[in-house]
Amino acid sequence: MKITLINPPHTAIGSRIPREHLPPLGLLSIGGPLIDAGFHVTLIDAEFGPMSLPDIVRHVLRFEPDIVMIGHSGSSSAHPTVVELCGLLKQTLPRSPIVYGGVHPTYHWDEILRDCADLDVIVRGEGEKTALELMQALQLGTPLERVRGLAFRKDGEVVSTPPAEMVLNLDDYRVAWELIDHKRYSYWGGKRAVVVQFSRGCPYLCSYCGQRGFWTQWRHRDPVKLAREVARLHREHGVELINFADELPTGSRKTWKAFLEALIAEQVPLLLVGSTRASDIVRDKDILHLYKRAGVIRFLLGIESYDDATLSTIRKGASTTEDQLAIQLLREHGIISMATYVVGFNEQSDRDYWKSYRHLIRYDPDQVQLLYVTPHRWTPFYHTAAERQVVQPDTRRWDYKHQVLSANGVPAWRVFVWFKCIEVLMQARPKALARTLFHRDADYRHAMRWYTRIGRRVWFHEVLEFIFRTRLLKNGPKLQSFMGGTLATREYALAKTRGQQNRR
Ligand code: B12
Ligand code: SF4
Repeated sequence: MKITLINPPHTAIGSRIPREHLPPLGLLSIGGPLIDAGFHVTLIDAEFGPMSLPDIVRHVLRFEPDIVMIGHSGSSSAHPTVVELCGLLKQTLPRSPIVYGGVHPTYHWDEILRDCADLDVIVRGEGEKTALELMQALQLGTPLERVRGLAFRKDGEVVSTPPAEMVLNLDDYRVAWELIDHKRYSYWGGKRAVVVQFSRGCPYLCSYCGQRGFWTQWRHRDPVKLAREVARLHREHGVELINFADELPTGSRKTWKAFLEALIAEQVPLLLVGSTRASDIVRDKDILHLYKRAGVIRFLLGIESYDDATLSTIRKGASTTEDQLAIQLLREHGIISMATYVVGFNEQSDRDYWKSYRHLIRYDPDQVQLLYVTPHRWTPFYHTAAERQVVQPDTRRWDYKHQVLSANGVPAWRVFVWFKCIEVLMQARPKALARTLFHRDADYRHAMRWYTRIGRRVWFHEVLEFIFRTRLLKNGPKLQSFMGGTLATREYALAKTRGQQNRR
């Protein structure tokens, strides 16, 4: 049976670094088990170009697939594009079922199947095992009801099967690296790059987080096997940079340390970038030299707010002192810190934006990324924002880089001015410029210059887009009437297993 995987183009500028793309790990992850089971799998990565939708259809036709599978990691904001693409595909290939997976369809499956007749099956939750079982069922003609983690139409009704069991041993399935030409993928200013996952999930309870429930429980790969795999990617394919997809790669000090040591032993000059929690950096202060020796060049830390009360409301489980200490510790070890800061939880006046700026200055991270709060229906935060007004009705822009909810007391244009000014003031302050130009470590300077270059491009694009192409609603609908009711009862996408693994 022939299967074509499609990574549709994403419309967010923030995701499109000029001439740089990362491989679509989600699709490669489902590709591995399918190939190993004997299916003939091809991949169309339409982010290159980006390809137009008719162009994608022309490419698909060349493969004459029996099944088409679509998914995008920027899932919610890519969804309108997926729907449009499915319409064109169905007209051309009416007999090939279209399967859709990823974060957004996992939660919105019933509405999607109701509204989009061109889509046939949705895979809910992680895809390796479920997609394989689905393909085997389609091949043998066995009832889809026997496969857990699906949603589809039966006799005109949308039905779902029980949540899939999670993949407890992540090493049971392999990533189909053979589906990509590594030469085409780069990041970090032209460095050949891949996305990998050491662990899935996160045990923390941040109320706005759309990822924790998706993976349902924190688990990790064998540290030595992963080190061997990334070293092989370097030796055989010239990969220079590893971007961790993990929510919390450092979740267990013991296993993360084992990974760092195994990678150091491989003696490969890889650069590693990822996200983690400030508390894990503080916990690991005595082994941060291992981070550096293994190649860690940047960690992104979610700072989110200056205000301890807000941090407590959103259940961040962090303290501002710990955040600040983590940034200092990273700096002492020559590791870049990137702080993400979320605008829109609870600012009431211009003074709050000023305090946010002052707070970031005090933290002194090397890089900042400001984001707008973006409510996902399956998170506990959604319910608390249900009565807020929507200012941005185009869900392709619900990508954390556009304001979607009205702010209390401050009009959208002023929120935008604050947002853009904080970004530029943080990145162009003398300390940041000095680090960009004169830091003793060439990798550090390269990373800072690269970030400044992208920042310039994205910053001007966003300013022009806001002035000339953005029409925000003055009196928009309430979030709940625009998007629908809460889906918090579905927050955990996979069936839970007995007790969570110990973290430390
Ligand atoms: C690395 C990353 C990036 C990279 C690279 C993206 C790439 N090429 O893969 C960069 C920095 C470019 C990026 C950009 C963006 N990202 Co991003 N990114 C991630 C991150 C950290 C890892 C993605 C990943 O590889 N995950 C691991 C794989 C294995 O998981 P997966 O893709 O979900 O796939 C599994 C299942 O979902 C399912 N599945 C997925 N697709 C399909 C398809 C089928 C047919 C089937 C059956 C199953 C299936 O099976 C897979 C295996 O289990 C995630 C957070 C996360 N941990 O996932 C955020 C995340 C995906 N990003 C997000 C966002 C919003 C964006 C941006 C819009 C931000 C912006 N404004 O620019 C852009 C979007 C553009 C883009 N190109 O993706 C959000 C999406 C939220 C949502 N609900 O939609 C996430 C979840 C972060 C978050 N905290 O919310 N991102
Ligand atoms: S720490 Fe990060 S991944 Fe974990 S729940 Fe909070 S926001 Fe989500």
